[in-house]
Amino acid sequence: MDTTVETRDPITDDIDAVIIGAGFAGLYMNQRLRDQMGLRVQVFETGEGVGGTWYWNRYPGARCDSESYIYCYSFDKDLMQEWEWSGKYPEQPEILRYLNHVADRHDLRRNIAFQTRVTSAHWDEADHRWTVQTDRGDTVRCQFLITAIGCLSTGQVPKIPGLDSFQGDWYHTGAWPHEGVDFTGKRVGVIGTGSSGVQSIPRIAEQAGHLTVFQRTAQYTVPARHGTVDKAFLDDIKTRYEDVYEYCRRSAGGQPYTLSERSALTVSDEERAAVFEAAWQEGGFKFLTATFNDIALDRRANDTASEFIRAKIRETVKDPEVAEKLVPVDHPFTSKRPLIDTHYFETYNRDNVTLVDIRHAPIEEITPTGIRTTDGEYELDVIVFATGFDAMTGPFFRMDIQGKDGLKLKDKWEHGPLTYLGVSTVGFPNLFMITGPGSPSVLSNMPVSIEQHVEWIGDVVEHMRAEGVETMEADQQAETEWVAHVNEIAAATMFMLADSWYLGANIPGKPRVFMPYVGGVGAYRQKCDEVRDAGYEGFNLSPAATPVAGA
Ligand code: NA7
Repeated sequence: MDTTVETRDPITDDIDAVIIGAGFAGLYMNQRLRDQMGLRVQVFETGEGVGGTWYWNRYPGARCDSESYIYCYSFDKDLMQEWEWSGKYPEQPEILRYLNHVADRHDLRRNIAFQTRVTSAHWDEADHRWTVQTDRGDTVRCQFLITAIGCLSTGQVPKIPGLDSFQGDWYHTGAWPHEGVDFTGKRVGVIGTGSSGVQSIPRIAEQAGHLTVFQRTAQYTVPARHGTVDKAFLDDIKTRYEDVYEYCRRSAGGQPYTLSERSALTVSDEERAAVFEAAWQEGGFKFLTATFNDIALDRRANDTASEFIRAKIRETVKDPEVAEKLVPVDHPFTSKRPLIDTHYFETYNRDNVTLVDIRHAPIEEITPTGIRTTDGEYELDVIVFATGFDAMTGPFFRMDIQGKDGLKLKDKWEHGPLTYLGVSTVGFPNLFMITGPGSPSVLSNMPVSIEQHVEWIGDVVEHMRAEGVETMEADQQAETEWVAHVNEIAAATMFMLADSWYLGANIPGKPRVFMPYVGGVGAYRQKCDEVRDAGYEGFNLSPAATPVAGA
């Protein structure tokens, strides 16, 4: 990867808004504030280019699990008609191309400082401004601070003893070399079988001399049935694109699928099996939405889906011992992030693939020549960490964010994130978080949630300017009630029945708190709209201090 850092003078502006991040969220926020509203905006972005998640996650097989026609912006109607997706699901290079195109089309790069990481943001109560500092020596003061930092942008390489001694190469899926990695003939080890592992393992297996997969938790995954896009289908969508997108905006997960209205427990075994089979053949998240309405809510209904997938694994994987290792038994389907795959289980039928169960024989150390578990040693040339992210709060904690009276966000969120609507947190006026913890974010099709947040924040800024409001801060009671609501509705779901990154369980020492809002993007949007229409209920809005005469 070319890591040349271009020289430039430090930025020392006094402006309206700083946006941190230039992925899906930062790009649209920039367009909204700068072009639609005429604010003076500075964007800071760590990468050399735009794209966020899709700039960093370049591992083989990286792609989105939302279908391509709905994994896009809706604010640019012409672009919706013009852009031609090539696959059923958008692959990383194509999404990155799309985001670069959006940046070009709207001339969004000219106020983005690339290769620049925000290190701190401190609120000054005296003049109601944020002071934002970066690792490039920039010091920018602004009224509004908006985080567009992504939910899964802080990669997690587990602290396994001996990594420093490893003589081969190692990579994390979330910081993949731009030039790619050639696995030809190599002995490769992949640690992790979440989304990144499940996507990359089949692709790496095709190239590697030998692939060893180190699995801590077996996964439920449904075939994606990825392929080239059905042009006639997409052309038809384009005739009613706004309706399709509007449906997503009002839905549970920001997806275009019709939800089943039937319980899995009200049909015969034969009928249930037929419904699951049809969804399995069609592929993707429809297995969750179009089959039955209680899979994620009722344990007995869930058992039927979990058992269906377990049977599919046993049917697909030829070696019964390997199949049993791949069958998830310790958590129900949908309690961890649901996965969709392309030939994941089939990959274990290959002669050049070995599955190592590190739940029962954990990794002890990385040696100069490979990985040693309690059961044996595996010689490797390359290790791939598909070990995930310090999700949702991790990206915030990388920065020193201090609000009123020097309150550190890290301290305030020590026992878990506390927000009002996932967009604001008490003690941090004029700080707005796009898809922050406590909003649907990672439980939804991200562009739908991002657009809703960007537009809602845009409305806030417009309102403040129109009404002469200088600061807006969540009210303590509103925040407390929102946090209680987020926890209460999560408690009734399968999500509490597994160790997952939604709960922070993948990071040693992280508090076990369910972070996203599970109530659905439609219900959430309605709540945000009601708050806005009631004059920003639950927020304290303060006018600019009137200058004292003669002072
Ligand atoms: P995930 O979903 O967090 O998956 C990480 C995987 O790595 C998972 O199988 C973990 O096992 C495993 N893991 C994590 N830490 C370790 C250690 N210390 N030892 C062994 N195995 C470990 O990350 P992804 O990048 O796959 O996906 C993140 C999201 O990106 C995804 O959900 C989509 O939203 C897109 P575990 O299950 O914790 O036992």
